[in-house]
Amino acid sequence: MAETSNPRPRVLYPASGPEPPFPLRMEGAVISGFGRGSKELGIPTANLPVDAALTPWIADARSGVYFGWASLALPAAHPDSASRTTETETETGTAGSASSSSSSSPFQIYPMVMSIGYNPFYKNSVRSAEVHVLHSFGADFYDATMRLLILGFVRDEKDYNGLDALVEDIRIDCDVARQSLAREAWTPAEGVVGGAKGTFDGAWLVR
Ligand code: ADP
Ligand code: RBF
Ligand code: MG
Repeated sequence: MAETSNPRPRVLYPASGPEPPFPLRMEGAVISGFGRGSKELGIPTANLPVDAALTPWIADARSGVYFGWASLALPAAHPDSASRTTETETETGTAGSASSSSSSSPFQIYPMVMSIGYNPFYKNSVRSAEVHVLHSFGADFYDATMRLLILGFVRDEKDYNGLDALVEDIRIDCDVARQSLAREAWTPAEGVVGGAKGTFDGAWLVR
């Protein structure tokens, strides 16, 4: 399966920032997915309920791969929770809510890549939304509230001849997300875990 000279571009859209209909918002509690061992492949995906009552745009959304920012409110006991990463900000009495990004929000922001659709490789009959967060977590976070600001479309869903080809394409999707999001006008001003601040308005993610 080798590294064919894959012609896919690694940066999508103009540097000036997201364009309509983006950003699209989605929010929900992380649920169990299909249990297919995505984690063993190195690509765990946090599944969110697909519910048009909560996420009106989703019924009409094109199936495929998208990228953007995810925020997570992790419980205090989680190794990556905001209250653990920065307990050094002692100004106020908001115990356990200091984050590396200065706000008093329990939400922390991470880059993400996601799939919305039927996973043609597995021929699902129900539409799923699954988010691969581009961060290495110390523990799972089922039930945590996740918010998404989806900033762009990457590609249509595809069927593949084998799992290796699917995984290779997902790795490129991750690369595309990282590089496209790294630009200033695409990066939240609110701060990102382990990253620089940009000029994009990500206030909804941490409110
Ligand atoms: P499931 O079939 O239940 O979705 P997965 O193998 O896709 O199982 O694993 C998903 C779970 O892994 C998520 O719900 C989350 O709790 C955990 N997880 C750990 N690291 C990540 C990550 N970087 N991105 C997404 N989920 C992660
Ligand atoms: N499944 C598909 O059948 N076709 C795809 O093109 C596809 N693209 C994906 C892209 C990303 C970024 C992610 C996170 C998942 C994608 N999936 C796709 C879903 C994949 O089959 C699912 O996560 C499996 O659980 C991986 O083993
Ligand atoms: Mg999953």
